[in-house]
Amino acid sequence: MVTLKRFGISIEEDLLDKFDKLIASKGYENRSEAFRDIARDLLVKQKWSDPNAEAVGTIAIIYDHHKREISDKLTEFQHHHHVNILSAMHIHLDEKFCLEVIALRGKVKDIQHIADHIIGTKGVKHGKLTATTIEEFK
Ligand code: NI
Repeated sequence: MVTLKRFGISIEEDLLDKFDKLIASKGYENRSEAFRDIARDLLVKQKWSDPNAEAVGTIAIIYDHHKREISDKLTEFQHHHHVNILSAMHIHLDEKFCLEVIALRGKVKDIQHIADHIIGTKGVKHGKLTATTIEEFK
């Protein structure tokens, strides 16, 4: 059972107006839920500042599968890091481009290394790592 605590915040009127407009545009029903998300996001960022912390992430990349050896290179690298790679989803977007989404779990430094290598592979047009954790939400 989660115990909720209430507390007061002092904040400039202008800043609160802007905050309220922003969170309304993002679909938040109240300030408490928005604040909880901000707090969790800070905790995740803090966790990701420790290279040895346990974390979770996804890498999304776009690439042209016609480019020489790229599919083989990406597959080879993922097999090498199978311990950290939970799953990969491959989508053939059109005749040329593929979208690949890779889910990872492990130490921050390992996830970051794998993401840097995959995104930096020649032929990958665009890539992003989404960094998160689970411990902060238990
Ligand atoms: Ni494809």
